[in-house]
Amino acid sequence: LALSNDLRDALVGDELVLHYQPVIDLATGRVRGVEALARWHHPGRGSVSPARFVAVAEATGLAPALDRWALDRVRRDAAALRAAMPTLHVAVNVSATHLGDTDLEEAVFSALGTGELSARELRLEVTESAMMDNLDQARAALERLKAHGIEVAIDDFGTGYSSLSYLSRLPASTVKIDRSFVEHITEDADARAIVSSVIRLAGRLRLTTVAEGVETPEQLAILRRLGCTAAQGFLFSPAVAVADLPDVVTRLT
Ligand code: G
Ligand code: G
Ligand code: MN
Ligand code: NA
Repeated sequence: LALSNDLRDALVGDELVLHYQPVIDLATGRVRGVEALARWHHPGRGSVSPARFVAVAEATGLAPALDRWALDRVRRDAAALRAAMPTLHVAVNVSATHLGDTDLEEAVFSALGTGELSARELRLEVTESAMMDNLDQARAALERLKAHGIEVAIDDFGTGYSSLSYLSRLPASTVKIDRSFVEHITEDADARAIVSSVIRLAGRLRLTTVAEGVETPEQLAILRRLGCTAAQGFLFSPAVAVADLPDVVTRLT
């Protein structure tokens, strides 16, 4: 596949960039961290969406290389990120097609090995469906990461087929509520009921909740009333280049 070859070259050549989207604590209104989102501007094809190149990476064996690149990019951005916010917490999306194989853990420890980024500052986001593919392996990998002080969030929660009871069986610290629920939370009572249940159960299990894709003050008000821990979305800021983050954080504070 041509796109796969181009992606391999782009990873080797460090031609992708990470943009960072602020995550806002709903109790204090302050920035509690950022999520790293990969961006690829291809010289010939123009900008390729992450949904597309992540799928290509996963289908063609490049997922470990993409994860390794993202973790290393965050390591290199860490000093600038730390300067831009009160406390650095940076979440990296990892392709869990290889969660549980030693590649991912090796890439994580190599990003932490130089001391430029600490285990406390780094978080990983793994999709719910990727964890469900092999629950025992996912749980073991999460336990090992947790033992090293690295927190893991379950991404896109609600879009897979797992029941709420799986939440108690995974050593995760955070649940990210998928944008598809947040989008309809103001007018759809079912969406609101689902989000409310997830927030309540997560709270009982001592997991924090982060709502994704918050675009309006009305959505924010409902999430706050339901006791959601944190939120991100265009209402606050899109993902921005690291150079633009100080101004964005200042505006949000
Ligand atoms: O940034 P948004 O624009 O469009 O991202 C689309 C999807 O791609 C999201 O599901 C996001 O989690 C995923 N994604 C973005 N950046 C990365 C990355 O660096 N690695 C992986 N594995 N997924 C990413
Ligand atoms: O990891 P994940 O799948 O959740 O990635 C988040 C995706 O959603 C990225 O593509 C990001 O650019 C995008 N995004 C972030 N905030 C908003 C928002 O408020 N509205 C919409 N429509 N998309 C958003
Ligand atoms: Mn994510
Ligand atoms: Na998500």
